[in-house]
Amino acid sequence: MRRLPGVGALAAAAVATTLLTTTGVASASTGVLDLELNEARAAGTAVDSSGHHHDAQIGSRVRMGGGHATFAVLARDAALGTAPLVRVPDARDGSLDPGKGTFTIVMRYRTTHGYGNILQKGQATSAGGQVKLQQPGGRLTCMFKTSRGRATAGSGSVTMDNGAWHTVRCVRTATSVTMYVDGRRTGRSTHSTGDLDNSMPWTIGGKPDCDGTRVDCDYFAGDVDYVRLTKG
Ligand SMILES: [Ca+2]
Repeated sequence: MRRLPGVGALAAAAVATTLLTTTGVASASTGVLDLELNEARAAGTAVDSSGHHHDAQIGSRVRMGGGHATFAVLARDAALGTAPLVRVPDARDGSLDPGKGTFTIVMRYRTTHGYGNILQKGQATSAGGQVKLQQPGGRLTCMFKTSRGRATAGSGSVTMDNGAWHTVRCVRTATSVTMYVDGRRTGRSTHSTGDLDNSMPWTIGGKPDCDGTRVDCDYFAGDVDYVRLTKG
């Protein structure tokens, strides 16, 4: 039993090394949000493990447990406020905004429903732009948009709504957006996307501002294991 902590530490170090290698992220990058979503069932707060205390509010319709968050409200359902969402309020210092430079989203999830907004900051009309991961028809797209431009990368021929766990990495630079699914590059768009900085929360599971009629809520149904955001 005394060997276990050592083995665990070794495994964690190996994972960290792999992440750095596969992304090519320099040591100057900073994790700004890390929601592992390992909370117990009754938790109302999801802890940000990045050390920046960007803790998330867990909506009453989100079920925790088993090391992930389960979202069960369907896209066609009526607006339910923030109950179906995990929500991280905007940071006043701008630390949660992608800004102008490199910004990386890593997320692991599974679903059998081919629709819904999985992760976003901002909506179509938000001042300061929008970043959104959605999966119409089971094909995941990652979009960064401001008044200065838009770039979207997708999962290509990879179908995401097959019930299997998928690890997604969306890397935005000043001039491109690239998506990797399960370690394989699936899409790339080379466009400048300007300075993305809004006052909206990060939400997992759908839109924070919707009424289900004029603005659809686009709820996501499935499990999310973790969401990790890195700047630089
Ligand atoms: Ca987890």
